[in-house]
Amino acid sequence: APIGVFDSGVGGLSVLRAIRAELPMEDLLYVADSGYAPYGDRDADFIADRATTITELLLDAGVKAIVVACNTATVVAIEKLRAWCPVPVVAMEPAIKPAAQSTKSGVVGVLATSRTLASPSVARLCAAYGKDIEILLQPCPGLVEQVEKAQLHSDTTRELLVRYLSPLLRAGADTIVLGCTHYPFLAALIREIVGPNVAIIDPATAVAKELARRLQGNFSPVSRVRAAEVSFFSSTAAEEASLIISALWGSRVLVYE
Ligand code: DGN
Repeated sequence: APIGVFDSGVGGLSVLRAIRAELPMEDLLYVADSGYAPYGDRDADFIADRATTITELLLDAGVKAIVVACNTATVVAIEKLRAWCPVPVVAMEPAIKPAAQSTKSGVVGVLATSRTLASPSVARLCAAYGKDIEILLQPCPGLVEQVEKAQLHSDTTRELLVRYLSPLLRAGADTIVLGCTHYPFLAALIREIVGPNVAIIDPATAVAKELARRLQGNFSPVSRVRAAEVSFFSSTAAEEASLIISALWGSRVLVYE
């Protein structure tokens, strides 16, 4: 059975990439809810409804586990989803804990959507790991939209990043947490802006490892001839979605509506 992965849009592809590396024999179904992105401006009920609809779609397709590859959907909808979903649900968590444990300057910056940063989950993480250090929460309106357009190097994207990163650098941050799954696609640009001495932390690999644990040995057989498949579904016009997903995934893909 395949593993289902979804996001408000194409950001979750950064998580899909890590899952592919960790579990190369597994078939993967990816749903990009780009027709409704960004989730950041939607109310909680709307996001929870989308998460339910997509989860039902993935369950109909026979998935054995679901990965909510979106921090915003995780903080809003994860408890509801776990309450009824019959297969393991793995979700995102901004990498505040590893950042707090590895910072030397004692200042950590967290980039995420406004909704994620305002959530009780982030407040809990800050309370748990922010006692001896400073954790600066930086909302990044506009960045998700840039990645949704595959604008990974444009002037507008750079200007937004400079605006969001400058206060963190001025405050002495030596560790930047990517708390939204869209942002790893901007890692090259972020690296250019912050220089070589700031650590950039993406939780995708940790999430993929957590998924492997949650599967509890329920892996697809290794001894088979056919290669594992990755299929893409999108809630926007398939042609447009196909171009964007192809650009970000690195190879040509077909997208199903
Ligand atoms: N990729 C989503 C996240 O990790 O929060 C972006 C959410 C959105 O659409 N604003």
